[in-house]
Amino acid sequence: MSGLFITLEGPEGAGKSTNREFLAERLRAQGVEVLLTREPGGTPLAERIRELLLAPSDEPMAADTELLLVFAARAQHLAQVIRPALARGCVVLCDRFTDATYAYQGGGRGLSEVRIAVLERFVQGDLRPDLTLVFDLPVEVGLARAAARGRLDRFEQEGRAFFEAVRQTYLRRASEEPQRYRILNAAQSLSQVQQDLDAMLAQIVELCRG
Ligand code: Z5A
Repeated sequence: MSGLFITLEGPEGAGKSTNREFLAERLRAQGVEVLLTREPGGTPLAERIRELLLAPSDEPMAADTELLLVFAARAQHLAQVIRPALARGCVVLCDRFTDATYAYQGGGRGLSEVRIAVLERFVQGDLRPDLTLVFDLPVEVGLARAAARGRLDRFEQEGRAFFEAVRQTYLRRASEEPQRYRILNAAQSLSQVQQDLDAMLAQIVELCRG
């Protein structure tokens, strides 16, 4: 028995957290066993690494340190949560995964995608998401949503060019592997985004049932 690995991706304020709950409820209503999780994080140790990554600090974090912390958290998450859940036959719904590393550390920070790919293989082996939903929206719309929430984390303090590179990296990767990605227009009203998700549901349930 093996489960299905679905990831939710997108730039700032795209509505991933809001819509992952919605999607999990819809799938559970169809009798699908869903495990909801997120990156960086998903285990107590990986959540501690998340705190290191997100906390603004007087000491600038080197881009390589950031990259290695992201993959350290991922290794723990895979070992403790994702691989066991997939082995039990669960659908794992994960808010961000390695596409975020290509988008933020690759696109945003300008680190080499070849090095990211080496770490991806080292940490994940052959494991890749079966389906990735990209919540896409213009950078200024996402930043306005994030700002409305109050205090900004270390990533949210980056400038517009950083987030434009993040967005373009997601869109480029989705266009290179269209069978794995579905792009949603996340700039629409929440009810419209959820109607679009509903329209994809039958296809997702079919994938879940193998
Ligand atoms: N990161 C990384 O650099 N490398 C990696 O490999 C990984 C992550 C895995 C934490 O991620 C940071 O880690 C992230 C990248 C980095 N950088 N940042 N920043 P995160 O996923 O926890 O953080 P986030 O992307 O900032 O989450 P977010 O801003 O909360 O976005 P979201 O989950 O997509 O959105 P949301 O919380 O569901 O919605 C945001 C607000 O907008 C909220 O008030 C909603 O009510 C509202 N909203 C949502 N949808 C709509 C619509 N359609 N209309 C109007 N308002 C809406």
